[in-house]
Amino acid sequence: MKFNRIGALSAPSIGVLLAAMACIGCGPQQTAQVSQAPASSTADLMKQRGLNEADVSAALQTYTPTGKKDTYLTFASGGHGGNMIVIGVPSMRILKYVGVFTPEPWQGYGYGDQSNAVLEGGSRFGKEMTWGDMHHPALSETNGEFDGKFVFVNDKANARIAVVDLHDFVTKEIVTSTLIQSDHGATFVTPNTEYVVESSQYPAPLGGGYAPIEEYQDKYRGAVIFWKFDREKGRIDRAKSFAMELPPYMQDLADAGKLASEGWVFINSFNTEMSWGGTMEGNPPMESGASQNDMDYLHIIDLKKAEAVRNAGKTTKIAGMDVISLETTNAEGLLHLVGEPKSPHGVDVTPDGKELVVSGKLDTHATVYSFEKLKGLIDAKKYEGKDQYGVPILPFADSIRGQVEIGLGPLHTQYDDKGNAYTSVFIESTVAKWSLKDLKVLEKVKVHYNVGHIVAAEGDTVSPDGGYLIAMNKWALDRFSKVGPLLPQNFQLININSEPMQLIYDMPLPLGEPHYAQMIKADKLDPVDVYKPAGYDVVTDEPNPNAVTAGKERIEREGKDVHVYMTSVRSHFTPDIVRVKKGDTVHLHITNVEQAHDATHGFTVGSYNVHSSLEPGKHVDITFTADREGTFPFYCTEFCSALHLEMAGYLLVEPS
Ligand code: K7E
Ligand code: CUA
Repeated sequence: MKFNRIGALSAPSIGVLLAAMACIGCGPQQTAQVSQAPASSTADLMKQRGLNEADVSAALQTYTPTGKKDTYLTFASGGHGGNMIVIGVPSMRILKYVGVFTPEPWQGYGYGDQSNAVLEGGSRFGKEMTWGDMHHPALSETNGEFDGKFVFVNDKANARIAVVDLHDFVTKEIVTSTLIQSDHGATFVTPNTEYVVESSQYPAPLGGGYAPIEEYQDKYRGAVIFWKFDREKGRIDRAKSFAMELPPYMQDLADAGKLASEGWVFINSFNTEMSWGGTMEGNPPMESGASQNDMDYLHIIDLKKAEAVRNAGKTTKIAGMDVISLETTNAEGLLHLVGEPKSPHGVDVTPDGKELVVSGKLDTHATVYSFEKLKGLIDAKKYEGKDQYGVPILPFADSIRGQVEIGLGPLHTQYDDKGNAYTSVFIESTVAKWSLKDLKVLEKVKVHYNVGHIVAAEGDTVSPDGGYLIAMNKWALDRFSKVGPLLPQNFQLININSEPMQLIYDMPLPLGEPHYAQMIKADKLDPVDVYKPAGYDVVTDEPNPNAVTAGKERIEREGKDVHVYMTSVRSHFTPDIVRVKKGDTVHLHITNVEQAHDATHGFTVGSYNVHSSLEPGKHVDITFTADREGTFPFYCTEFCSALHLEMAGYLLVEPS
């Protein structure tokens, strides 16, 4: 078995694999003999389990012995689950769900004051959301490389983005602007994570007001928000963020330019027909109304220039956001459009930043645009016209290097280290590998079924790794044991170093529809094992002012407010008896004073919907009203020690 530099097996011949399996530690001569020997235990195993040679090869490429770690980590969106999923590659073992837009009880996310504040930060029009439709995670970048520091994600349904800090894999912040009512071109980061891009999908009056749908073309708009990221603080800087008004097309996926195209942002769109449905009012249904034109518009945004225009104060405040109007955008030449066939979905900048690949859901091609050509046309003001909002349109034929005939329903494109591109083909259920140089399809691998996004190892960076690619399939059909009408999604791991490409693992994902993922070298991540010193607030990333040290535990009453300063350590909570009166407000301040790796406790009070996870060193505050008298056991919810079951106490709520 030979590992290439990234760890993916390079197309192993089965004879070699079997010999290696049967003869670990044998010399070369013996290996030769064993590979010819008829019955080995491996052969018996294959027979028993009905495995063929390709199966065994796949198993050897993904099997990860106990204690061995993965080469890559994949951060996948959890779709409607609102949580992010961390998956090891090549083992495809799920390592963590990170609570983001949805309360997550294991992590106590959404069950204590700190994480509640994060979720409340994502409230819209004063209403707290308890779910999210997560689509596109984006790892933070330095010079166009994943740096392993942060990951951002969007919630399409509620137009929100979140910041997850990879120093502890915890969601630190959710931001939203009621400027837009949904998002999809999110999240994408600029090459040094200066900005996190969030563009709207479904046009609406900017700011969230009402306008009759008949006035769609006048009153409805799209927008793109450039959220400024303060890397030092690890938080979004709202004051330095800004937005641009866009025509009421349905802006879709986005990508940030890099290297040759750094400073530019590209956003697809569909429904340039501006259809708005109304089937029962005699209008064509949205999906056919939105599919009339042969071309939709790729949006090309000069972000550097837009930033300057914003800094010059040429903005209007809408919903608290500094917005560059379409009028200003046109006057300053910030936005250009170019045709893209037809109902496009993905736009993916090549690793060198020189080209962009766009695939149309209703077109069989991937179209390769040249950034140099686009820039030349913009500089020369060579337009084929303007749209009805005055935005200049560049001539399509002069913008592209060529097109690749991919197949039915091409969606998303990724890149490897050898100059190849990979495009998911939804209707065909394949992944097509093609040469960027010759614009020729080299081969296709079947996937099961109806693949959406694909993710290749470091495939969005300026230096993709190749080796592994995951197809994120929308349909599972017959792939797994039956579990009722709602089926898991199917992640399929593909070895793209081997020729032909080899499908090596199926992983059901039973938690919403994961749209996108990014795959990063595992050794770029260096999260903490314990929070130091104990008393750490995981949302402020500072010592919590209510932190409790051993020996300083106490209960303090201030009128109807009872403050309980508690510690947890194997195997007790101190105090373990808490007496309050009905109607009191209980403030639990709990510090896990453990500093040992993996010494996590949980905390719950039955019937009060209280739960928390207390990782070593973590401090949580939990506030609730003791509105029912009675005897309420509290206990530790992590099996932390031999005396875990004894790690318990009582909340006694006396009648008032
Ligand atoms: Cu599902 Cu990127 Cu939201 Cu395509 S998106 S599949
Ligand atoms: Cu602490 Cu179980």
